Amino acid sequence: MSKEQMLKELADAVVAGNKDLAVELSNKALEKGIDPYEAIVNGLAKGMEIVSDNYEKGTAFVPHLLIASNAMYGGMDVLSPHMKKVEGAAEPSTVVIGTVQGDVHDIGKNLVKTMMTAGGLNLIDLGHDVPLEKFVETAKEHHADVISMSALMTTTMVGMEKVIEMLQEEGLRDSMIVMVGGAPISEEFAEQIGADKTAPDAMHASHWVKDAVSELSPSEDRWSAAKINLAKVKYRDILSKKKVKSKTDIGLETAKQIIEEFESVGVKTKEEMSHAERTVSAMADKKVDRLPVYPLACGVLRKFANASYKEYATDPAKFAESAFLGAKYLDLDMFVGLIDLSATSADFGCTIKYPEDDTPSSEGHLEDYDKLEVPEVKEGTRAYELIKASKLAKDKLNKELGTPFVGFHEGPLLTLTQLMGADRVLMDMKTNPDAVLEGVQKCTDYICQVSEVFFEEDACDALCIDNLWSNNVIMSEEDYWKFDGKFIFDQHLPIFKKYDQPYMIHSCADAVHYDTQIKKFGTGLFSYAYYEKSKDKGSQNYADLIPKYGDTCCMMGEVDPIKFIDNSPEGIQSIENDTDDLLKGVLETLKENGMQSKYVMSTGCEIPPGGPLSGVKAMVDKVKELGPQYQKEIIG
Ligand code: B1M
Repeated sequence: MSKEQMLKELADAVVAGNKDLAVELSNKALEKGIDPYEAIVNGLAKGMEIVSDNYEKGTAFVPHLLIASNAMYGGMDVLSPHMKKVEGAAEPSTVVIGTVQGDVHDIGKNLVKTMMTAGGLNLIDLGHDVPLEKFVETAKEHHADVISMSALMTTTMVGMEKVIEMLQEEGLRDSMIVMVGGAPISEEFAEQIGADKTAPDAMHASHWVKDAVSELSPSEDRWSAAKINLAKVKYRDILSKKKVKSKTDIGLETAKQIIEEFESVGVKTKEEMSHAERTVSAMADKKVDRLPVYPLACGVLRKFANASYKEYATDPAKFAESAFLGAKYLDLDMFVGLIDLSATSADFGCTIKYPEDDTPSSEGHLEDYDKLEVPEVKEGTRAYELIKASKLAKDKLNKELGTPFVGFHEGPLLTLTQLMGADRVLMDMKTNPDAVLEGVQKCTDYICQVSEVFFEEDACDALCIDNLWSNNVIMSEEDYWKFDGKFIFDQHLPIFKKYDQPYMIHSCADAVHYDTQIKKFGTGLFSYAYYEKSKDKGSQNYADLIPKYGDTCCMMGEVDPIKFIDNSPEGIQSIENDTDDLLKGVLETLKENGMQSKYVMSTGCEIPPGGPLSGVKAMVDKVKELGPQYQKEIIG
């Protein structure tokens, strides 16, 4: 086999995600005397670039990227120890990578790591939920060339700025490149916090960093005491000019303002219908005074009860109090009982981290699919506590406010990924599908029990299930059906039929598999996100969705939840403008399609639970202000 052919086969093994073959071919390449560096760069890494490119084009999905990366690492383990140190050649640049404190999303960060490794960089992976000081300490310890930080939530992106400030304080900012990224990170944000660059995806991140490190001055120079002392002086000024950021709890602060206003003026508008009448009528496309409104404010409402997130998620009385006070002071048309997404997985025995005032998350994942034991929903399980909490909330909301309560719990595949680790399960779908199917079956058995107890205990007016992984970018429709949809269709939906309940889905994502999840399931309500920038990857808005699915399903979206973190007058104005546009657009589309009310004004996903409440109030008030007038003008 010629060298070119060998390199191509190495690349193909990575594209196929075949780790054994990549290892075998890497050994053969060594035997044939092919330079290991060339085998990595022009063989393994080339394959990774091809898969990554297919992902960007929408023809490959996350599980495929993960098995390709596994194959690449397998080959690299064989080849790397044989790379000769060329006299005088520079060491590979060192990148300290991680997802910032408070943020457990790590799939994108892992892909960035893979592509940077494929680009020949030396990666030190700190993992997810990384304490901010750890980035600085590790960079110092290794005289790093780059810090690469990811954040997937608006509430955690502020951590990136803090890391940069720490580097400035210690005079280290100019010693390395700082790159930031993740879905909410824009060019403007990166510039504003003093980062060097962001990139939209892993491939661009790796390409940019590779070029940028080649421009850096020698490490000894950048890390010299003289340079550090100079930088300390330079940034002292900049830091002292920065406003001293107040440590006020913005959620609590805004909750207090809303309570004060409520207590002085009460509910501003007297409306024709009760919350329940309006919501139930809209779901059935009957006449309403205005469309119902419920920005998905869940954990953030705990501020009205002055509860920590831990209390909101684990103490039924605090949960019910948060839901009740939030629905009362904001005058919501419904409340959805979404807590952290680890309640059902916790009951299988994985370890959950419960920070006092941040969303709990699953850690300490379990190892073996065949050893999973289906728990029983009973006193003391997290699922049962959630049902108890929901029952308390439902009774209070119904009785005192006439507001419907929608129960919420995780679907089968979400439970399994929380239990075993997302990357692991997504990869095993390709390499060990039978084991994953066994795991999904056990999770289905559990979540079916949980839904039954919700209905038996009369703990909700309706029940919404998180179908997290149903995203065009993450998983193909075929895989979604195989590893989640089919289980829901065959086993979970019949429970809803038995109790004569509509199936409700929350997806946490845009670009989902609507044909399966709405048409095939016959879903009654679907909470979806829409992002203009993902339109070419399948994100759809009300104008696409109402004509296609309006006959079956009441859609619920699509003001961007990320906007709710901005408490400035401009930020609030922007939420009001989006609400106004959405309200008008939805009503016009309903009218064109012979409908009148089948839509809930909402946000694509949960309002960040660490943010302010003013945006939530602004959105609700706008719908109350304009809704009745538009309803008359447009629907008649
Ligand atoms: Co969560 N989640 N989640 N979630 N989740 C999001 C991020 C959210 C946007 C959903 C939504 O609103 N539509 C939302 C945040 C909203 C906001 O910020 N305002 C959200 C929320 C609210 C939450 C919880 C709070 C929900 C709850 O518990 N109540 C909770 C937070 C827990 C915590 O972090 N403390 C939570 C939990 C989870 C799971 C654990 C269940 C799971 C993560 C599993 C895991 O990662 N191990 C999860 C998931 C999967 C998502 C969505 C659906 C998908 C994220 C993902 O993996 N995308 C997400 C919705 C969405 O983004 N559509 C959502 C695929 C991945 C390949 O893309 O990570 O963007 P991404 O990486 C890309 C680029 O961004 C870029 O390259 C990557 C690949 O090319 N990139 C960089 C990434 N890092 C980069 C660095 C760079 C450059 C480019 O330079 C350094």
